[in-house]
Amino acid sequence: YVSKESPAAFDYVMRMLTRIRKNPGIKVLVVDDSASYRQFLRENLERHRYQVLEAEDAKQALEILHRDKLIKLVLSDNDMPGMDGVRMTSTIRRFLDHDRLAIIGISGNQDPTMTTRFIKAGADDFLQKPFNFEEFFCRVTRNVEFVENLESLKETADRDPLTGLSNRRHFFEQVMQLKNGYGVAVLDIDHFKRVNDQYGHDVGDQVICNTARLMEQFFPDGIVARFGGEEFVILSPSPIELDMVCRLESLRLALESCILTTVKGGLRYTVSIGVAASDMPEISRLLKLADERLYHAKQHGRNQVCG
Ligand code: GH3
Ligand code: MG
Ligand code: MG
Ligand code: MG
Repeated sequence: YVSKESPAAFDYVMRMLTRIRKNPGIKVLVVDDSASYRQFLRENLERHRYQVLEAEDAKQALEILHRDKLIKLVLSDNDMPGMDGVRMTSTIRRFLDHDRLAIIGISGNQDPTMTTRFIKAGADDFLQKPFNFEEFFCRVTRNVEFVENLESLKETADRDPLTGLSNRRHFFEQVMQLKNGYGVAVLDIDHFKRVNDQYGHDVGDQVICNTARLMEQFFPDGIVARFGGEEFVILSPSPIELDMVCRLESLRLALESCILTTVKGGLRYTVSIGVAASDMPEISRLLKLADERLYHAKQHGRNQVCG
């Protein structure tokens, strides 16, 4: 029936089916003071396998959103006791942006400015009651997809594709938000060109990934980033240089003891590390200092931490 109607409608149904298969786990928060209307939306959303949460007013909705960071969509009524839907929307937008959460305003209010007020407050879309369910699901689906697309774009923009570590740009973005001092280490793999030359580029990549995994293991509380080829930066929340030197020394030893399996037999490699720490958040000075110390480590035999 559908394919006879038009190929575009067929594509649409296929997309909806794929969508419904992906829906379990996608959390939608329904905000409405009417329990029967919440129940009505819940049943329809659950038929499309969304996971539904409910709030009877804005206060409860804000609490739920602060607690549950996985909610992708809010469907909100406007007329509710306490804070209305439009005000709740602008409050939500102070801590959750469009790349994290979509908001659809719903109202039976005949006020013609309602759509504009919702959108200006930060809603992504609006539904006028009564609506038909085909339109409802078109809007729900499109808005959930929009958040997911933005999320995956952000992931692509922030991460290094080989290791999954933060890239240089994302590293600085995170560091700029820090208010206290910290320690910074610059790590470079020793004689990496030889690894590529002797074992091939794939094994070189394997060495880079192994280094990334161990850095994350030793600094689960820090920020680990790949700055370029075989050069990495670690930021540790401790501003005490000696603390960081000790942890980096354990990391260096762990890396030195790794034996990677390759077709040409076991491969071992080493790294050189420069460190600098300060009570003040001063990233460019610390990076410059850590880099000079890395250079010193390279000049004095490699496979060492220099603080
Ligand atoms: P040193 O001990 O002085 O650091 O010597 P090195 O050979 O490690 O130094 P250099 O910085 O000259 O070499 C880095 C090499 O890393 C050159 C480049 O071909 C290689 N490289 C950069 N990015 C990648 C990558 O993503 N994968 C692989 N396999 N190799 C890469
Ligand atoms: Mg109401
Ligand atoms: Mg190197
Ligand atoms: Mg290098």
